[in-house]
Amino acid sequence: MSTTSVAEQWVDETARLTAPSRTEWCDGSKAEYDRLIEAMLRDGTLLPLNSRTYPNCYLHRSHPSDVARTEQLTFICTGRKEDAGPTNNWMAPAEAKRRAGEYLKGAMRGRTMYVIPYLMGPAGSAMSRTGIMVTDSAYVVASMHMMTRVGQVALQAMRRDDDFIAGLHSLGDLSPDRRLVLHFPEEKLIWSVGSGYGGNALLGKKCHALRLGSAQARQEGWLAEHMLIIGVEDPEGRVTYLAAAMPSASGKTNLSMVVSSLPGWRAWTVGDDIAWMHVDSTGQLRAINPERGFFGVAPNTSPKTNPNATQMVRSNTIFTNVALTPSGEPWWEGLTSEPPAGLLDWQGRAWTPGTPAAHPNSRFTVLAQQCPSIAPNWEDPHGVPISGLIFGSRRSAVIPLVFEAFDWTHGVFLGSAMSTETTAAITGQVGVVRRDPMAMLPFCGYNMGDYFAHWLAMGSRVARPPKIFRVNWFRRGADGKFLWPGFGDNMRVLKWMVERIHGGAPDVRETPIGFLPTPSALDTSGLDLRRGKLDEALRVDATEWLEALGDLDEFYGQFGSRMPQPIARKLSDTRRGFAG
Ligand code: GTP
Ligand code: SPV
Ligand code: MN
Repeated sequence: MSTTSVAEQWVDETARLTAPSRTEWCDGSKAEYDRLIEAMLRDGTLLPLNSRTYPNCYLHRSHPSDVARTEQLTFICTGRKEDAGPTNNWMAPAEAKRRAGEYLKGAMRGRTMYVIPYLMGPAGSAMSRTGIMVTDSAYVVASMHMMTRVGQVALQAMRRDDDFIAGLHSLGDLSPDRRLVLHFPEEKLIWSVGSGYGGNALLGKKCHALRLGSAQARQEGWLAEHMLIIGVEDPEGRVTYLAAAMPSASGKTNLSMVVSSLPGWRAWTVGDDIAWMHVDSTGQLRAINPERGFFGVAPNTSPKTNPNATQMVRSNTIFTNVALTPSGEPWWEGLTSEPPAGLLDWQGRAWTPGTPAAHPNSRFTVLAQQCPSIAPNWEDPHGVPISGLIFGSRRSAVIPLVFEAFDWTHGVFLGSAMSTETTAAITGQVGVVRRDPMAMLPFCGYNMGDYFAHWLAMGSRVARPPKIFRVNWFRRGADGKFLWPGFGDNMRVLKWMVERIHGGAPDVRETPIGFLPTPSALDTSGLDLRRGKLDEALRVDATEWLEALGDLDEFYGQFGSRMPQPIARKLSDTRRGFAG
């Protein structure tokens, strides 16, 4: 395989540090994938699943202390601390390399170092970007095969010898005490050691496409966001494209492939986790999905909640940390109402009721093309035109089901003020409310004050700024139950958005936080929902809101002079709206 000298040099340098017994360049072929799978079946990294009901599907069990992203061990390593900003962990580049260098020195001894040239984005797209990562994990290579475009296609997309993000990954000893996920935006470099799981290890995803991607996007004038991309087709056959930011394990995969409960309406999946968005020469915002597959949350994926995903993972899928039935099928909480007898839990032990059978952050890895609702144009090099943006989060209280920002700046304010309850996608406590602006708190590779400013600036570059909406599927009633049925019924909310985008649904209720649908504006036909529940889901309470906005001055204050004033002004406008 032909490579460029800059890449070869970096690979040689890496091999000198990590001392693998051999180096293997990956070509991304099916034969290569099959060889990796066979080797992993032999050494126990993968277990075969039922080849009749789940053909070409495998189970991987990760180390029990390596089951989710570890944000406390994730760093942005810029020369100046203030360029990483107050919401990121920061380490000086030299110190970062010294520390991780100790863990990486000789870390690949006796192992193969795989070199993976990968492309983020469709072949032939000016928006796509190349990375070259090395890893000593065959599971990571197989996963990269599905999540990115590997091989010649990536090398061909390089516009210069050094036009790639370099990523060094080693499992190390998998100990959280010797784990670091380091980003060097000024060197287009990633170092990750000590984890083989998800976003810590599949470097194309969060490390490249979001953290380094966002820093690059700011410099080059585009957006790298933690967003799904969906096309909503109405009964007239018109497709309206939306992108939606939601925190980890908060509904992006579900919404991206939603099966509509409204007749005549359907969704086309373009992406489920990351959107790269550019303004084209006509001033239209366009999005590509930089990924090639889905690394989706398994628990609660069922024929009821997500029929497309359930069907999609019936073949050619690698499951990680799910439970195993006696007939060799994967299982997770919510797949069926009753757990099958004789389950082995995610660690391979006889399952004890009352404990998780599948790990709450267990996942499936599968090619996007297997999704029954994949959009026919999902790999269009020009991307899809975006007419609406959604910010969604997981909040039991206060935040209504849906509302619409007054304008772009107000929408950026709503995104910046987003808070959410934490999930099992990150290690640490679940259900803690934290600020998670634009669902990018863990993924913004630079100072978040500058990120807000970049968002405002993008608004003045688009000819017709997309409408911005805020959603919350997770509000609960006094009985502790979700007020809104969610899943397929979320299409009812999307329908309202599409109508608003095209100038319909004029009956809105104006409140200090934005426009809400009147309860009759939401299509609830065929929905068995008590009117009181919908009213409660759409309720805007001044006292609750004033309290919820209480800590925002402090949050914004941390960014000092980098905090854009127009956003701070929207906060005072909102307060004034509720007070008066
Ligand atoms: P990452 O891949 O971690 O970035 O997350 P994601 O946003 O793609 O998460 P995903 O769609 O897989 O969300 C998973 C969780 O959200 C599961 O527990 C789902 O049951 C829950 N969920 C998704 N949509 C809804 C909904 O409309 N209502 C409710 N109540 N729960 C939902
Ligand atoms: C997330 O945590 O937002 C994910 C899963 O999409 S991971 O790839 O592990 O980051
Ligand atoms: Mn994600």
